[in-house]
Amino acid sequence: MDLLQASVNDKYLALARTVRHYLMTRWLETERRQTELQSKAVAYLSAEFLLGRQLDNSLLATDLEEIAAESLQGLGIELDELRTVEVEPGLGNGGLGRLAACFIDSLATLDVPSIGYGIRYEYGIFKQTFVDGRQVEQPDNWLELGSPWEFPHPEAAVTVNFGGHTEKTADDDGREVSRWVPGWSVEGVPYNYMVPGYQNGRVNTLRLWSARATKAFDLQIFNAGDYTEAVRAQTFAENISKVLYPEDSTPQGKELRLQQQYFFVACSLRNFIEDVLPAGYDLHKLPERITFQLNDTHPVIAIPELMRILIDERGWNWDEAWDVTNQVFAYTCHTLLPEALEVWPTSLLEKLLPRHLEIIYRINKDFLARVRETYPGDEMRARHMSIIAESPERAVRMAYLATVTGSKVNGVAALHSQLLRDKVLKDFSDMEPEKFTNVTNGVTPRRFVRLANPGLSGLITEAIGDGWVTDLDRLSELEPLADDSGFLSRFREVKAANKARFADVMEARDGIRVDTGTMVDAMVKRLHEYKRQMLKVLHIVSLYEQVKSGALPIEKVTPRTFVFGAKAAPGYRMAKEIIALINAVGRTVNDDPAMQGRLTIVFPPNYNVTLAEKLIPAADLSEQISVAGKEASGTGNMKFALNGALTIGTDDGANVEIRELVGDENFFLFGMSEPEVERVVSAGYEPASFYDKNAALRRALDLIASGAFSDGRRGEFEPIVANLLEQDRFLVLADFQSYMDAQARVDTAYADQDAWTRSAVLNVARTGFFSSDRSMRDYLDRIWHAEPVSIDVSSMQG
Ligand code: GP0
Repeated sequence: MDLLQASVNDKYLALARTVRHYLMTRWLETERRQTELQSKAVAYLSAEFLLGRQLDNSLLATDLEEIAAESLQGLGIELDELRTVEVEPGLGNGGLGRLAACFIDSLATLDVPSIGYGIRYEYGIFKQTFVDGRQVEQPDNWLELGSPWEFPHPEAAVTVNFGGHTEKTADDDGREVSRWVPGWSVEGVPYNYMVPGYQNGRVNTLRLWSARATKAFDLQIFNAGDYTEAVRAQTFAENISKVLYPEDSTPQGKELRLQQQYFFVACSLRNFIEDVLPAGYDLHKLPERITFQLNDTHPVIAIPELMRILIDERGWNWDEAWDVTNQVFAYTCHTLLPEALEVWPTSLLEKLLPRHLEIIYRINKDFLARVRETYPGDEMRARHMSIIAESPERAVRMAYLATVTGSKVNGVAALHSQLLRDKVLKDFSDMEPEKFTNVTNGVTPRRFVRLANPGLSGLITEAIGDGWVTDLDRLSELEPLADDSGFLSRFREVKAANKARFADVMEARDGIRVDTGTMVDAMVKRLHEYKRQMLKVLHIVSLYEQVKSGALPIEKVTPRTFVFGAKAAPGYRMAKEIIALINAVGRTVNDDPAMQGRLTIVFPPNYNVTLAEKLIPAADLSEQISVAGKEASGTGNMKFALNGALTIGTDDGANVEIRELVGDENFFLFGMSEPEVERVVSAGYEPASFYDKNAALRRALDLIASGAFSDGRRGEFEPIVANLLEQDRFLVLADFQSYMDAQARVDTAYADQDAWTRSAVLNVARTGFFSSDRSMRDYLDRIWHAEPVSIDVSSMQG
């Protein structure tokens, strides 16, 4: 085919293949080196990897961007045009999945031998559309146009068993042993992805598993002559990796989800033991070679799986197997919401993984014996700590299984780890305090500063050199420039250019107009009541109401563009109502001539990594307003601060650390602290009393209830208003006034553009701590104890 006939997609694919070819030599060399040295590695087990587009990151990692742009230009092709055709692999829901992607980027950049293990979902996170302002989900067919970044290896497929029953038999020494007789099986096909370090020659592997029917299964049925049944079986198997579950923080406990979890960890353990380790490797030495990091409870079924392999397949005794298993797993908890902690009914495990259930029972029996030994006579404690919950139904508490087994348990921000120790996992922390540690999350500066914000990156590099890209603490060298008026005005120009770029993207993507002269006030994250998008809505509605009623002259309103980005879990009613309300308020306010364009609400559908990369660099204000004690960390908060947005936020998650670093003067703190929230809730919180006392709040809620945003239909947003007045689990009304006051301080601060820009620069200069490179070093020191292995690039050609 010649260039004239090539579509943009063809050209994109050709470029992608060229870049990946270049990386291949390095990938092979990385693998060769690891085989030669057999050094300790890290396996990051995660049901989600929210990667974002690959082309840009690969060009950056290889330093090929300029060469690519020039050679393409010679052919009359614009690199920028090719970038935009890539569909991002959205194989994650939000923070947790994106964190996994940042971590593997940092591990590669730090030269740490590591593998990511996950699932190659055929459909990633749904595509969000709005119909009459309401969320409608569409399948995310990300593989439609071909996926040049993956390397399928059907020849390396592994078999995974399910179902059946167990049988008691005797081993050679006459001891009773249990044997699993599975009922059915599927095959896992590995798809490898390259994870390039930043210009260091290392290319690690991300191995995602895709399910297919086993050959044996097929043949059996085909031979029996039942063609349609055989085809049906194929579909059944493929279903396992068909679609990402779209629940963020609230698992639905579906059987297929447990199948997915077991499927990918069984494939991964087998792959590591049989293919990554050398043949005949003595598994007693496994802890010298690997830590399996469990990203939340999703992969925790790997624990009984490894026990099963060692005992049933290798003939080890229990104690030997337990000793190794204890050492190789570590667990990261990402939540404080009780409803987010996964629990699997024993009836389901019995049916799907009967042998694993037996092993879990035995782990629990030994563990409870230890609890009773440590706390004689304290039966209540034993019951509370049991891995098996007895009500409402008998079920396995996966977080407890991970905590009991893991060598370490970590939370994802200082406050979160403290609350894990004091509350969620208190009994466990009392019993084994040394097991608990903190690793504050981080984000990769490559994608979220260097790539997303070329303007700021250029400015920083000009000022302090380019070492910051891999050593983000060096941003502190910008500190003196916060008082350099020349630097401040260039910083402001960069922000303005980023706003213009964001406006262009919004126009092209959704036909939405953004006024680049306004403050960009952004709240982007999953829609969840605890994150309190409602509080943001009440702020906007209150301003609108004050202007309409004449209490606030329009000239006094700081021109703002409120940007929302948020997907709701498809079954999360209240979240979907809130989306509808935001869109309704948006329509009314945007169309109202009395607003003179001073208050504008934009809510682009389908917020994803690609859009984040455009929005974050354009933002002035970052909204991190969860009720204190609920947001484990947040990572968007870090991305905004690093790109020079100021934060308005509660004392929650990593906000606490951001504020400590940037200083109170450069952060808008509001709301109750976690201990205050705790006190108010236990004293019996009455949201209606805030409604009664606070006129502005009352007017805002009344306006919503009056049908002002729903063409006069009063009932439309009744469920939201009623919920706030009667329950308000996340204390929106209690924090309303404090939030309004903080927003007034924002307006005052923004009026002095020099001072604001100074604060923005200080935010950048003081948040280098939030590099995921630092997170990885913390994991290495506190949990993994693996060493970097550098790759010699001198012998490689392009
Ligand atoms: C936490 F429990 N998170 C969960 C979950 O199921 N999904 C998820 O994305 C998030 C937290 O909410 C977080 O605070 C955190 O930063 C992130 O995990 C990574 O640790 C919001 O971004």
